[in-house]
Amino acid sequence: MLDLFSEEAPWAEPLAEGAVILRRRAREHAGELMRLVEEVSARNPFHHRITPGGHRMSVAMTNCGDFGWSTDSRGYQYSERDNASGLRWPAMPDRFRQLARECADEAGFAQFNPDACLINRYEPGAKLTLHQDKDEQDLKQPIVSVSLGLPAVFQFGGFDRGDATQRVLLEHGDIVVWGGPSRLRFHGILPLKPGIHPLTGAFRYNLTFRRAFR
Ligand code: MD3
Ligand code: FE
Repeated sequence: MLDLFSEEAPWAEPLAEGAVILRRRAREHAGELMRLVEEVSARNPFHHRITPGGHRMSVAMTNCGDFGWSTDSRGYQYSERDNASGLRWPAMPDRFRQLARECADEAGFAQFNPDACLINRYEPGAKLTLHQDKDEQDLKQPIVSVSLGLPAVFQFGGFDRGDATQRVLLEHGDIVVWGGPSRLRFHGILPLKPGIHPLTGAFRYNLTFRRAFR
C-alpha cells in the first residue's frame, strides 16, 4: 500500500568518478546534528570572515575538531585556534565523526578519520563562488559534506575554473562524499533562495568533514 507518511529510505546517486550523493542519508540524524551545531556555535559563534582580498564572506562559518579552516588578511589556512576569538575550536562531537566515517565507508573510502569540521551557514543570497579545496595535506583523503535545512543549487565543475559546470540540488539530509579524482574539482553554491525550513528556519547549514593534516 502507498504509505504517504513513511520516510523514504536513503539512496546512493553516483555523481562522477569518486563522488557519490547519499540522498537523505542524514535525515534521521538531522535533529541531533542541529543540536550539536548549536552547541558548537554557542562556544564559537558563526562569523562572516574577511577574505585576503578584503571581502566579507556571505557565508558565516565556524568549526569544530582539532583544526579549523578560516581566512584572514594572511590567507586561508587550518589552525588550532580561531583567530577571531583566540580560542581553540570545540571538540568534534563523536556523533559527527562516526557519521562521517560511516558515509566515507559506504562510498568506498575506508578508515576516514576527520580532524576538522567546517560548518557553513547560508542566509538568503549567501553563496560560495567556484573554488577547489586543496588546503589539506593528503588529497587522497575524501571530504564528506552534510547539507541541512533549506535546499541549495550546487555547482560542480571540472579541474579548471573555466570548465563547464553541472548543477545539482542539495537538499535537507543529503550527504556527499568527494574523493578520488573528484577531490580537486571546482565547485560552488549559487545564491540561497529565501525560505523557511521546519528544523533550521531561514538558513541552510553545510558541514564538511576533512582530514587537514596527516
Ligand atoms: C567537491 N562547501 O566548504 S559542500 C566548502 O555547501 C564547500 O557549503 C559547499 O564547498 C557548501 O568548501 C559545498 C560540497 C563539497 C564539499 C567539498 C568538496 C563539494 C566538494 C571538495 C572537493 C570537491
Ligand atoms: Fe569547497
